[in-house]
Amino acid sequence: MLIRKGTDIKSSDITDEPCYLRRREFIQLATGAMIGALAAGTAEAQTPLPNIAKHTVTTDEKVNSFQEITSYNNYYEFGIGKNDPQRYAGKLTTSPWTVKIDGACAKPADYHLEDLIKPFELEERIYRHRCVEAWSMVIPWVGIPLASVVKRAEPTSKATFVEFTTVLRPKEMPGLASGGLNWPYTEGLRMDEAMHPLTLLAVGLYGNTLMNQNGAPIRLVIPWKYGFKGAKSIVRIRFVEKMPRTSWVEQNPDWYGFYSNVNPNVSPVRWDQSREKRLPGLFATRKTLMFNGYADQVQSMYAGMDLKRYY
Ligand SMILES: Nc1nc2c(c(=O)[nH]1)N[C@H]1C(S)=C(S)[C@@H](COP(=O)(O)O)O[C@H]1N2
Ligand SMILES: [Mo]
Repeated sequence: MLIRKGTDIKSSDITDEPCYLRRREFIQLATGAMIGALAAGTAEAQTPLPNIAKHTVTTDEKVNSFQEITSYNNYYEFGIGKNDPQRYAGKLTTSPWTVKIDGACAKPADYHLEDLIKPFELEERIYRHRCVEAWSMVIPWVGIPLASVVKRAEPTSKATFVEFTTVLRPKEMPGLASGGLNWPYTEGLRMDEAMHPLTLLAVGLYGNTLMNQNGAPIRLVIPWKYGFKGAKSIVRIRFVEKMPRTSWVEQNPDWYGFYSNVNPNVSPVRWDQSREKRLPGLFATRKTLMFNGYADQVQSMYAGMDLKRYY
């Protein structure tokens, strides 16, 4: 495994640990992952992702265990209980997988997952993850920058937003009846957010391919936004001129804003956003950070915007 030092993400927050330490830690993590998979009793085979070229640690907080990250999930297509995705998502077939890229771009295409990823280097990113339900974790994702995929599609000047559509398979998704969302689950980003170097198309967790409950085979991760922006099991990426109507905005526009940047000063949703429960803890004792701690890197994108109004 090649471990390269350095990153193009500028921030004082990002620590680049000595290679030997990261390497040892990584091996421990990978071993933990395998034990975790066995403990969880999952039938799915996770494939190791061998060529992870770069490791970026954005927090010195403790990384959550594989068990924690794969047993407490939101994936309403499989049910609204936190344990439902782990119990039922195994039914989802994730291979072969095609992602359609279309809309306002010069190079629309349907990609097999392998071809979508292949030209780019896989990276591990240790990110904070903050759900609007006021729980949080620290997760070692593996993926590629969304910006790489966007650039290759050559978006036109009309591409102001990007819309993400996720898979809809009624036969494989027992939660569709109870979730109450407008399926398929869709999400959206403004073009500059999609191009931001922190925005990741994740294909792995703890050095292996994703578990279905975490959005296999490919999902979004935007660490400065609430978790629901991180659409799972993506099948379409579309460049559009107007702000897309996302599933959550449609569900309740007063609660769920399009931007949904983590903001401890605004609590539109019924959970108090000023504090959070760091799993596996039981109480919301941790202070939530503006932009989930990524303000240095992202706040300039929102300069001049009233964040109370555009939450
Ligand atoms: N397709 C789909 N994607 C989804 C969801 C969902 O219900 N369906 N839940 C979202 C929410 S609310 C959160 S907090 C994150 C949770 O990701 P995790 O389970 O990997 O932690 O996924 C997001 N992506
Ligand atoms: Mo969430």
